[in-house]
Amino acid sequence: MEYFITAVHRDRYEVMMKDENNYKSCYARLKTGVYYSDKYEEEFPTVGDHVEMEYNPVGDSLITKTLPRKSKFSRKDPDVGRGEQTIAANFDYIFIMMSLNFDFNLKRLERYLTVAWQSQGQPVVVLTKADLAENMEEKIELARQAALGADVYAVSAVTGEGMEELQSYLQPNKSIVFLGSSGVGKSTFTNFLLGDEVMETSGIREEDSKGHHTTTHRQMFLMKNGARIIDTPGMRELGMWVVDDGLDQSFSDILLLLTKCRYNSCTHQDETGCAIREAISDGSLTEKRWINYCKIQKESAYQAKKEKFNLMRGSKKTSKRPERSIDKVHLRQQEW
Ligand SMILES: Nc1nc2c(ncn2[C@@H]2O[C@H](COP(=O)(O)OP(=O)(O)OP(=O)(O)O)[C@@H](O)[C@H]2O)c(=O)[nH]1
Ligand SMILES: [Mg+2]
Repeated sequence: MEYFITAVHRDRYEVMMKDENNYKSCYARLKTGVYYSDKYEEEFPTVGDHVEMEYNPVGDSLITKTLPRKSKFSRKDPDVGRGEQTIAANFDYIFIMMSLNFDFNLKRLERYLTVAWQSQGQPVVVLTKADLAENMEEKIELARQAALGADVYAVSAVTGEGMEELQSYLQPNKSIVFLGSSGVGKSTFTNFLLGDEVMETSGIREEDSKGHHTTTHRQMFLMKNGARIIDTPGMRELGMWVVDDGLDQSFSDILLLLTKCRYNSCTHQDETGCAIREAISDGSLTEKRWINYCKIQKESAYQAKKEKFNLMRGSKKTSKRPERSIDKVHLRQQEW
C-alpha cells in the first residue's frame, strides 16, 4: 500500500491510499512521538508527499514517516519572514502557467523557471487562454527564448486547443504541480483535465486583469488514468530562496557567455572583449534578460548571506514547523 498526502489542514491531513490500481482516501494525523520528538528529525509532510502510515479504518490514521522527496518546491515563508514553506513535493513536472493575454510577463516567467529548476522537478511552460491571445505565435517564441531547456505549450480550457500535446506529461503515476499567478486558469485547467468542476474558479478583475485569489489551499487530485495533479493558489511573492542551481539552468546561455569574457574581472560594463556586451549588441542576448539575471543573482546572494548569518546565530530550522495550510493567514497570497 502507498500513501500520498493530497491536502494539508490545520492539524489533519487528507491521504490517498493506493493499492495497485485501487485508490481510497482517508484522514490522518501526525504521530506525536515521531514528529514532535527531539529524537527524530522528521520533516512535516506537505501536499504530494509519500508517507508511511498506521491505517485506522474507524478513525484518523497515524502518519509515522515522511519518505524521502525526489523533488520539492519551496518559497520563503511569508508568515515568519524567514524559514521555508514547502508548497508541494514529489512531483515529476511543474507546469508554470501564464496567461497569453494580460498576465504575459517574461520577467515573471524567468523567476518561476529559476525556482522550478531548483525543485528537481522538470519545468514545462503552459501558456493559457490561447482562445483570447493576440500575437500568439510571437508570444510563444518569446517564451521559448526565455525558457531555455523547458518546453512551451499554448492551451485553451475553453476550446481544448493544445491539450492533447500535454498528454505525454499527464501519465499514470506521474505527479504534476500547477503554479502561476492568480487568474491564469490553474483551477479551470484542473477541472478540464478531471472532466468535473472540482475546483471553484472565478473571473479576473476588470480594472487590472488580476485574479481574485479564488483558490486558497493546495489540493492533489487523481486523474482517471492514474496521473496525479496538484492545484495551488496564485502566490504574490516568491520570497526568493537561494537559487544557485536554478539560476544555472535557467540562464545557461549567460553562464556560457560569462566564461568567454576576455578579462576574468570583467564588470560587463564597457570592457573590450566583454562577451555579454557583444551578445547584447548583436541581439543574441537582450538587455532585459541580462538585467533580470543580475537582479535574481543579487537577491539569491543576499538570501544566502542571510541564511549563513542565521546559521551562525544557531537559529533553529523552521521547516519542522507544522503547516497550517487551510489557515488563511498561512496562505496569505502574495503575488510573485
Ligand atoms: N477564455 C478563457 N478563459 C479562461 C481559460 N482558463 C481560465 N479562464 C478564465 O479565467 C478566470 C480565472 O480562472 P481560474 O481557473 O479561477 O484561475 P486560477 O489560476 O485558478 O486563479 P487562483 O485560484 O486565484 O490562483 C476564470 O474566469 C476562467 O473562466 C481559457 O483557457 N480561456
Ligand atoms: Mg484556482
